[in-house]
Amino acid sequence: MRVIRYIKGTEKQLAAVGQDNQVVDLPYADFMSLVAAAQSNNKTAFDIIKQISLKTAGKPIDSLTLTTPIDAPEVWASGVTYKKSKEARNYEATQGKLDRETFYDKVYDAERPEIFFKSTAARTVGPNDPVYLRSDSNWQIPEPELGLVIDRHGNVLGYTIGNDMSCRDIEGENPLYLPQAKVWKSSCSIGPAILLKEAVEDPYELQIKCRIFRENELVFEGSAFVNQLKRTLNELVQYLIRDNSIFDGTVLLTGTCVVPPNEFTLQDQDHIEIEIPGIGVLSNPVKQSETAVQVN
Ligand code: DO4
Ligand code: MG
Repeated sequence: MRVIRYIKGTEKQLAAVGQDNQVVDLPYADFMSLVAAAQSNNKTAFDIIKQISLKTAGKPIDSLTLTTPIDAPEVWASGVTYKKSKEARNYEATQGKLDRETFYDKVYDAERPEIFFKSTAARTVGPNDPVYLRSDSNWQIPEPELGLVIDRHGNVLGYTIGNDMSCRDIEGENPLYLPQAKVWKSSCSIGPAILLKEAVEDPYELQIKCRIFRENELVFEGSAFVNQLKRTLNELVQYLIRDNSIFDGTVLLTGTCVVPPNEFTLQDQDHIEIEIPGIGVLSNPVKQSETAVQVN
């Protein structure tokens, strides 16, 4: 059972999607209101949706314009949680020489994971919205990641897809540039749905697939399973909430395990698809940002 939002007139309508891809409107303002209503009745969001769906006829999901399933007040991200990510960062940090141990090797094995601030609701886009390329980077990639939708206590409410757009050249030049390599306008997308926690038997069995198209040709394809994660999902959440205040509906991205070849960089008008079967396909066109700032 998944929860989406779609554009209905001038509003964002919350809705449930069943396995048959039929969509039923939900009488709640947003995902957290659904969760709150369920909790106040000692039920889960899954129970409530099941009741409503049994009584209501659905409409096909393909007929709708989807938007972000939640206005996540903050998106945080974990890094170097998969071996593939560690190898890619080492390549950047050693200018391709791979001739020394780096802080990426250290963080991969350390008790404390890398957790960083990724996005705010205003910077986060949804299905079919463009993700932007930075104007001062020549090496940019999408990072397809499993996203955890959590409440203020760190309870996982559901799973979504996230794209942690990243600049490999800025990141590799100096670790202190990480915020600039990760955060800019429309550098994060989430969606198309939240797969309810109760609908997932084992999140480590989820598969993450990524496809990149250029002029309608497939130029990159890769996939991995969440069970390749070096850490547990709970460990990542526990570090995020430790001595921290987080908000209901926060999204925590859990790191990338699918990295295009080192020679690859995204271009204006590319098209990215990230799929997690069970959640859906997060599809975003790529757009070059034109906001270069003149530095005197
Ligand atoms: O330290 C760099 C960022 C790592 C990251 O975003 C990832 O592994 O997904
Ligand atoms: Mg990442």
